[in-house]
Amino acid sequence: MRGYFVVVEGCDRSGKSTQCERLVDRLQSQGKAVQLFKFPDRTTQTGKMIDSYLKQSTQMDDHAIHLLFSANRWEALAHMKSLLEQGTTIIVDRYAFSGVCFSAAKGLDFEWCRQPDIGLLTPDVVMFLDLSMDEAEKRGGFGDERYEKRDLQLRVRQEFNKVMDSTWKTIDASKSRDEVHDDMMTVVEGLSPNPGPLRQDLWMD
Ligand code: ADP
Ligand code: FDM
Ligand code: MG
Repeated sequence: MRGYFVVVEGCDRSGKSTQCERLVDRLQSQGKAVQLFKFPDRTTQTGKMIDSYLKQSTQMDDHAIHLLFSANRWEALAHMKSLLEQGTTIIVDRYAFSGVCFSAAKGLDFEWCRQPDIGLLTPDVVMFLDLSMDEAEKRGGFGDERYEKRDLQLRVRQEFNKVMDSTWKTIDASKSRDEVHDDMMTVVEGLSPNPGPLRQDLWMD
C-alpha cells in the first residue's frame, strides 16, 4: 500500500515543527516507514535563495519569490512521489497553503498565487494548528526573519481561513505538547486504510 501524505499548516509558533518531528518519531517507533519534509527546503538551490530572502540578506520582487517557493515544492515532487509509492508516509511542515496565504497576505492576487502550485500532489489530510496571536506571542518574541511581524501574521491567519475547507482537521494548538501530539495521532490513525491512488491534482477543480 502507498504511504499517506500528511500536511501540517498553521501560523508562526503554533508548534508545527515541534509536532512534525514528534509525529515522525512516534510513527517510526511503531515500525512505520515515515519521512519528514519541510517547506521551504532551504538546502536546495532555490531554498538557498529563499533563505537569504527570508533572512533579509537579499531583496526580491513579491511575485518572483512566490514562484521560487513554488519551484521549491516542484523540485521535491519526484522524491515525495516515489517515497509515497514505495509505502513511506510523509509528514510535511508547511505546503502550498502557506505559499498562497503568505503571498496573498502581502497583497498579491489570491487566484494568481494559486496558479504555480496547480497540479502538485494533493495531501490526504491537512492539519491546521490553531493558535491565537496572543497565545503565540507568549511563546517568545519574533525573530529577525522577514515575515515575523504581527500585522502580517494576522493577515496570514485570515488567508488561512479562506483556503481551509471542510476536509481540514483543526487542532487546538494551545494545549500542551503531549495533548496536541495525541490529537494529531488520532487524526493520522483515523486515515482511511485504503487511501486510493495518489492524487496529483492540487487545485485542479
Ligand atoms: P512553528 O514551527 O509552528 O513556528 P515551533 O514548533 O517552532 O512552531 O514552536 C514554537 C515555540 O513554541 C518553540 O519554542 C516551541 O518549543 C514552543 N512550543 C511548541 N509547542 C508548544 C506547546 N504546545 N505549548 C507551549 N509551547 C510550545
Ligand atoms: N512561506 C513558506 C512562504 O511565504 N511561502 C511558502 O510557500 C512557504 C512554504 O516562509 F514565514 C513563509 C512562511 C514563513 C517562512 O518559515 C518559512 P519556517 O519557519 O521555515 O516554516
Ligand atoms: Mg517551524
